[in-house]
Amino acid sequence: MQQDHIIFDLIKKERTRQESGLELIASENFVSQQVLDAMGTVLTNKYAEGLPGKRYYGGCEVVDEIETLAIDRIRELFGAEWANVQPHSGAQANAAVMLALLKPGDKILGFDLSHGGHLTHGSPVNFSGKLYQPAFYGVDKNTGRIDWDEVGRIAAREKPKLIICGASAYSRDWNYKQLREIADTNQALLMADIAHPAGFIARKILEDPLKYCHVVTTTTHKTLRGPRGGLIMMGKDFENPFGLKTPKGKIRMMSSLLDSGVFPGTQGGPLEHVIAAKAVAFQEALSDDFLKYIRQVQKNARKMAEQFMKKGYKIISDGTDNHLMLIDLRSRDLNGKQAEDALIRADITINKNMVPFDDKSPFVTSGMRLGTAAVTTRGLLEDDMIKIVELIDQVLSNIDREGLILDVKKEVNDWMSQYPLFK
Ligand code: DSN
Repeated sequence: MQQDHIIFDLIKKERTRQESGLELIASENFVSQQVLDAMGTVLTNKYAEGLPGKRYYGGCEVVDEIETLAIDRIRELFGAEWANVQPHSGAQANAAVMLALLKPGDKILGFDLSHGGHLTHGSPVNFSGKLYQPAFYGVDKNTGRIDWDEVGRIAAREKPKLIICGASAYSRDWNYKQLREIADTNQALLMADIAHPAGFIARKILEDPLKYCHVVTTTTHKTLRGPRGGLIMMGKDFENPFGLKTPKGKIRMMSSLLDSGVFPGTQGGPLEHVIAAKAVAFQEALSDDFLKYIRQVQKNARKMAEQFMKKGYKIISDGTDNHLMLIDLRSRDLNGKQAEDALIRADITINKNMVPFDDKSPFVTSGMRLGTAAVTTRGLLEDDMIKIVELIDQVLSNIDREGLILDVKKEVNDWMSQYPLFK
C-alpha cells in the first residue's frame, strides 16, 4: 500500500510544534516513548467487549493479560479495591457512572463550569445537564475558594442524588471528608472527578478522595502522564445503595453496576492498545522517578504563581496547591482571547479560560489557565519558571508589537531546542 505522506507529514509538523514551543496548557503532558510505542501496536486490531475472562469474542487471551495488568497496576497506584480501565475518556467515565447510579431526571450537584468545573458535571450543553437536573456550587467571591459549609447548605436545599467534586480550573485541594459528611446527611452519593490532580493523588501529595468518595473517575493523560483516556475506581466496593437485585435474587455490588455502565451502557469494544499504554504509564507512575517528577510539578507551579503575583497578576485564590493556576486578566486590561492569541504567536501555548463571576463569553473570557505538568516533564525547574513568567509578561505587555513577539518566539524556540522531547 502507498504510504500516506500527507498524514505522516502532518504528524511530523505537529511533533515539531510540540518540540519547539512552551507547553503550558494545564491538561496536557508528554508521554514517554514506551507509552507511545504501546499505543501504535497490533492491539488496535482486537475486539474485546466484556471484561478479562468474560469476553464476547474469542482470541482474547493476550488482551486479557494486558487489561488485568492495567487493572492491577492502577489498583496498586491508588490503593483501590476495584477499577475499570476501559473508559475512552474522562467524559465517558463520567457518563458511565451517571448511567449506573442515576435515572434520567435525577438531580446532580456539581462545581459550576464558569467557576472552574467541567462540562460533564451538569452543564446544560452536555449530556449531564440534558439527562439529569443540575444544580451548582461555586467559589466564594472574596477568597476564590470553595466554601464547604456553603456546599452543605446548597445540598440541603437541592437534595441531589449525586454530588460531584473535581474541576478543570481550580488550583486548591478538596475537602473530601466534609463532602462525604454532606453526602451522607443528604443521602446522596459522592463522586470525585480527579482528572487534573490524579498524579498528585496517586503519590499522596494531595488529599485522597478514595477514602471518602463512593466513586472516583479520572483521565489518564494529564498529571498522570499516560495516554489519552479515562478510568473509574472505588476505594472499596460496596453493595449498591438502591437495593437492586439480579433476576436470580443476588444483591448487586456497585462494581457490577459500574462495569455495566461502561459496557454495554455507554461503550462498545475497549481500546486495548490504549489500555496497554495505560498499563505502561501506571507502572511508570509507581516509580521513584515519577514521585520526583510530580513533586517538581508542584514546586514549579508554586514558583510560577509567585512570580506572576510579584508582577501584579491576579491569581484566583492567590496561589496554587496543584499544577495549575487561573489568572484574571481584567486588571491588565486584557481578555483571555487576546492573551491566548498573542502568546501563541510566541509559541507559548496556554488557554483562555472563564474566571469566577466573569462578565465575558466563553469565546472571549477574562482569564487564562496555565499548568506546569508538561514543562516539568520537559525538564524545567523553578528558576525556569521565573524566565517563563518574564517571557509571558513581555508578550502580554506588548500584544501589538509584532517584532518583540517574534523575538520572544525565537528565544522560546532556541531554549526548547536544548530540551529534546523525542528520540
Ligand atoms: N479539556 C480538559 C481540560 O482542559 O481541562 C477537561 O476535559
